[in-house]
Amino acid sequence: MRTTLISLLVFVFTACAPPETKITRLTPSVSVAPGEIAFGEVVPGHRIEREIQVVSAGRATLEITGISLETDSDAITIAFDMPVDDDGVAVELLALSPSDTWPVTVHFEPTAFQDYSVNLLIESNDEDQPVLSVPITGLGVVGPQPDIALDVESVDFGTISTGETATAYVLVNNVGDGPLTIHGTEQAGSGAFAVLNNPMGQTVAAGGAATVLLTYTPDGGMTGHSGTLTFLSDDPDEPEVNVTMTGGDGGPDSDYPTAVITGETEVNPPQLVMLDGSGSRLGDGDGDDTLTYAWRLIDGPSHSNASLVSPSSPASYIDIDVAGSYTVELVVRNESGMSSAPAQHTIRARPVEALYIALTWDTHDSDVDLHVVPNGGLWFGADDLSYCNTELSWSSGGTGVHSGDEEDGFGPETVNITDLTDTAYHIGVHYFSDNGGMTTEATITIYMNGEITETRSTTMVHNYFWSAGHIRIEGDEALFVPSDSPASISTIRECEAE
Ligand SMILES: [Ca+2]
Ligand SMILES: [Ca+2]
Repeated sequence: MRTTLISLLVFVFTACAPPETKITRLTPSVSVAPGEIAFGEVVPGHRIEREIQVVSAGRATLEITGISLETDSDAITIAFDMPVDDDGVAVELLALSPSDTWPVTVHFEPTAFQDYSVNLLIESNDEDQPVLSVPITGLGVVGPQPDIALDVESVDFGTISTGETATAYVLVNNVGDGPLTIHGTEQAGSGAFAVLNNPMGQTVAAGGAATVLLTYTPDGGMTGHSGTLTFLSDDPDEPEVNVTMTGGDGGPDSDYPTAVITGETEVNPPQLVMLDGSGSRLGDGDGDDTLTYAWRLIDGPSHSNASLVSPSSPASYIDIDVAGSYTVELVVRNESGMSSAPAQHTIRARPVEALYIALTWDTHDSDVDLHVVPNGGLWFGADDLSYCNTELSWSSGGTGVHSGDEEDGFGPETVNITDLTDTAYHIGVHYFSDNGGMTTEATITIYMNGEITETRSTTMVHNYFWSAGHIRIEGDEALFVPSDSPASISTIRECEAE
């Protein structure tokens, strides 16, 4: 009935005089920024990321029912999932109020030297364009590329007497025109073979080579051994290449014990991390033998004091003390002395706290202290986060935890601060006791939201205090402002009583 009345009114107005005002219906409208993505020229194997913002550009709620690529592409991909409701179920439509936006991340990782083109489709309740199409293009081009080439496919150590060691080498050539990064090695088969100089993290210039030394020490009273060494690198088409190793008559194929490590790979330092080797296995024919365990830390950040707590147990703790990457190796042996190839496990210690500060120093017989105070606080006062107060919730905001006093080399002493507030945190370093270390070089490293943002060093002597600078916090931003005054003598040696 109402419709009829409105029609009638409109009719009446139209009949009398043209209406001065237009009645606008509130409609949803979809838009994107930018309107297209052209990745341009990218070398195969590299990955580029861009973001598209889907914009609710109308005056009514925009309901998005799907965001997808028109055709599958092995080079262009999107990172988008419908958000989930309180029960964890993906919603069927994504509602955006007028002028709201929603990001969609697009990746381009060409695999070949060719043009790529695909449309991103956004389905919504926009009546004018229920499916909005956004063109995405990119081009795979020739660029500097690493190319790994081992000089041999196999190494035969020949027959060696028990108790002796033979040495051989493998050349890891880079025959490409871009730098090659060797991520590490993996070993399988017998543990009679060892890598003497692990090339983990090494970069080989274009046209260059890395020399990797291998040893063979017959074990387990066997007449021969065999194993495989795999090199892991950033070669785009050969991320893994193998060399086989044999000694004596080659030995059995599969009877070696196998070392297996399980444990966390990402931790927040400082943290005690348990590594479990109890999943290691005996060789096929070893019956009821028991295994012995040998853990070893083979790589860690400089100045870390991390060590394995029980290096001959099935499981061992490692005390991760400072941010960085740690690699641990485990070798297991059966009762006849036959050893496994070493298993490796890498732990990345990455501070998740908003602000993380680490102090290290380079002499082992010096006691250096890390102090942090917010604006308005005093060194050695009640607001000084240091060995004096290792946990503080400042009245000005922010909560800080100090890892505690290290009284000899090389640190670290660390500070984690969460619930940051807009203030400045001042960093002080005090050379408290010289137990023979004399001059030491103190280094502070600052991480903001898990990423390293600043490293500063200075030379200090006993009783000197270094005001290293302050970190100014403004919202999500942190700015380190170094101090221009050098370390100077300080007579204060005691914390103020609370
Ligand atoms: Ca290659
Ligand atoms: Ca100390």
